[in-house]
Amino acid sequence: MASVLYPRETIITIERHILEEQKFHPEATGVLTSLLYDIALVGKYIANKTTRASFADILGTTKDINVQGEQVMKLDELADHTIYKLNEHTGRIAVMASEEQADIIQIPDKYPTGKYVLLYDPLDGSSNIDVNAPIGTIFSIHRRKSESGPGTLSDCLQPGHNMVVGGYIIYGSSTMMVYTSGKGTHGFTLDPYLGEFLLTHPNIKIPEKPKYYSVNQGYQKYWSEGIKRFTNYLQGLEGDNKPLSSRYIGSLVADFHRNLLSGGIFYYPPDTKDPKLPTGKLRLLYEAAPLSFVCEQAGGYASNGKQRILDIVPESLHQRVPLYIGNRELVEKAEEYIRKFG
Ligand code: AHM
Ligand code: MG
Repeated sequence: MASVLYPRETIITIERHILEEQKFHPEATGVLTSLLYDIALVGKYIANKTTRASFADILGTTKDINVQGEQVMKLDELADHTIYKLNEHTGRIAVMASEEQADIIQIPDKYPTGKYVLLYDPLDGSSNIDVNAPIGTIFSIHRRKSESGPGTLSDCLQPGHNMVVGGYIIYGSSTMMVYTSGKGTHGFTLDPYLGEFLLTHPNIKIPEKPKYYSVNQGYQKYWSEGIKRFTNYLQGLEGDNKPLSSRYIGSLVADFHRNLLSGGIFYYPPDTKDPKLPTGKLRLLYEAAPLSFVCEQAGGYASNGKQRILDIVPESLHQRVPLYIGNRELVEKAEEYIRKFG
């Protein structure tokens, strides 16, 4: 008789998995391993706060407007502060940058600096917080370029292909952490009773046959000819494609995660409705680059419509990019339509 009390398969915690991955790098000192474990802790902490948000008076907005010109939610602020506080004193980080902060975040003088750079979007999709839809944290880790002392802006402005680790935590019906260190993409589900992330999705590969396309179609009238015709293609209105189903939550981590597991494409094209956002809404460093690394390690591809996201050299901290991400053949099809029709 099958037992529900005893696990039949090996249980691998995220800590064990990170330690195993460290063996691929004989030169590793364990600092990156500890840093990743700190990020898993961030995930547990924020998951705990988001699930109890209604009781703790942390739903709703603060009075602040962030550097992106967006209203700051209380949970945005809490997540941002938590990530900072869990990482400022460890001696593992040279400098940090957050989607919520205008400038780079220095390590206080009283603590040592380390060799890594941490970039993060503390709570992506935060406009969904109050309606209980999934939200996420996105992060990436680079090696510092400066030799020592306080980290610099150029430590943060590195192309995605230099990334050491990229990943996200999704706070959905369960909490999952998905990351890559360049050896495949792996997913861990938080067991709230054990308080541990357990390996549930080893070596994720985006399914060959895509199911979904995800875009905010409400803005269609502002799109270029190429984007409109590419969307027609996805709907089977032109070319030889069978229509894909449409899914859009408006929370990048959740939309991306679904398509990673089920196959498909997410895109946030440039639009002309807002002259301030001629390059789309999503941020290269905090959103597009880390998810692109995860996607490519799962066999997918990500582009700004013209070039690989991971090859873009950032010019500023809060630079925005159009994003097309998911199954390689669909992203390449988007590039083809943009090349032909603009
Ligand atoms: P945020 O980081 O301020 O939450 O903004 C990014 C979010 C993404 O999660 C999502 O893909 C996008 O904004 C949705 O934007 P829109 O409402 O324009 O479709
Ligand atoms: Mg975001």
